[in-house]
Amino acid sequence: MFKRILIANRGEIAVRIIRACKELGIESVAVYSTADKDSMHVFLADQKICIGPPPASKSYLNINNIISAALLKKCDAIHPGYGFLAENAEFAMLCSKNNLKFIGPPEEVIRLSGNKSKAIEIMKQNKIPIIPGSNGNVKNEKEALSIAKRIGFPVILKSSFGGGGKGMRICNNPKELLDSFHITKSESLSSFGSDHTYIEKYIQKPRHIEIQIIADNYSNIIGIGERECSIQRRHQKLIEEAPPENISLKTIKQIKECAIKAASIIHYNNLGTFEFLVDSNENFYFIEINARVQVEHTVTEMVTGLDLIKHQILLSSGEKINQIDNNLTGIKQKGKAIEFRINAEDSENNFIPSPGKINNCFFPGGPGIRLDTFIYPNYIIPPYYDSLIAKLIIWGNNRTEAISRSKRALQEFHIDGIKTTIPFYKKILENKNFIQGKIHTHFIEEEFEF
Ligand code: MV4
Repeated sequence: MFKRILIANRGEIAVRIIRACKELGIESVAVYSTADKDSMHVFLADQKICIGPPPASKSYLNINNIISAALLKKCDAIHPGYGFLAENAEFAMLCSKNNLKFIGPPEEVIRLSGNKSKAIEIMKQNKIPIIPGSNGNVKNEKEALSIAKRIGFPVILKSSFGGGGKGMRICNNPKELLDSFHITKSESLSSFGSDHTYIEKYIQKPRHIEIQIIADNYSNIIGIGERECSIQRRHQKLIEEAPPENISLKTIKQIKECAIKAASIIHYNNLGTFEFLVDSNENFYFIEINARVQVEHTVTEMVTGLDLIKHQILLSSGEKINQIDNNLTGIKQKGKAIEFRINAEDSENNFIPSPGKINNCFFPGGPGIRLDTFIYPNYIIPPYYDSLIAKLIIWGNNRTEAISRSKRALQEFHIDGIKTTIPFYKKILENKNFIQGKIHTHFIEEEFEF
């Protein structure tokens, strides 16, 4: 078991990881930029070390400073959280070179997960359902046109190494495809260091459903639960729920089996998520792998009662799944959990970032409420990092109870001094289609942005 873990992150996820370390009796070391010296994770960790100036490129993304900090503090492992270095294969490699256990999947798995068209090719070879398309890099315009003709318009061009919706273009006809092809390639090269681009049939208004996987070093793989992550705006997820509503148990069972098979094909190891798009007829397609813990892991924790971060740490230290928990294979999800990402953004004003001083705050409580946050009265949210300041996670025996509890919790929640997405969530909770669970990836633009 580890003695001391360096947490290479900030904000709510750093706090979340420190909490897991404490419960496991592991010492925690916080790293921070000079902009974060008063941040909650710095106070909660057993030790702290400054790793650079405010810009992430000079601090939380500064591989040399982070590895040096871990060595200086005599840590035996590094937890990267999500974002920053969490899916950086070079970083994972440098950790092992320095005898620091990277808490995440092996370097090769991270590398493959980052190469989306390669991952899709492998899944196709193994009969995992994928979206009809090129199943790999498209070399030139001629090839692009012939694939599009075969699968039919509209199609979508995607950068193999892209992410977060960047490097994607929808093309409705041959002209749009020809116009977009070179732009996508050159943007991919400049943004992601490779011009690899693939084509897929464009699925109208899909749902985004993902499977949480946990896998140990001994090829034991378990599907822990399913999440609905369709409620997003400009590729930023806003609300997630577990388990998904309005989808047959049969389809969920099939998706889960595919995710477990996919994980085993690529020798997945550690915590991971397999993402699927699901169309209105419940056809489902593998799209990508998230080789990290995700923001929304909490909804799965709420319906399973598991502590996924503790599991992740134990798996990394070499424990077998059945050593950790004998009942994990038969794990069941109970009730419904909904997560609201509270962002420091003005949802009334095009969601522009709203950093600054929290003059005061009051947090909701009572049955079924969990709040993962790092804010406190008089804390100043720095402008340098993402705008997520809290995750409000609600549990109910069923979706109706989860929704009424969510309304109550959002009414209790007060953050004074900055704008947040709380008012927007109050509106969503009054939306008829949301209440009926009629949601898909274009829900927000259809219902709220005219
Ligand atoms: C798609 C798609 C429709 N058809 N692929 C967006 C991010 C990336 N992970 C995949 N994405 C999509 N891929 C095909 N062939 C629609 C989306 C998409 C989306 C997916 C998941 C969650 C939100 C989304 C919002 C818009 C578009």
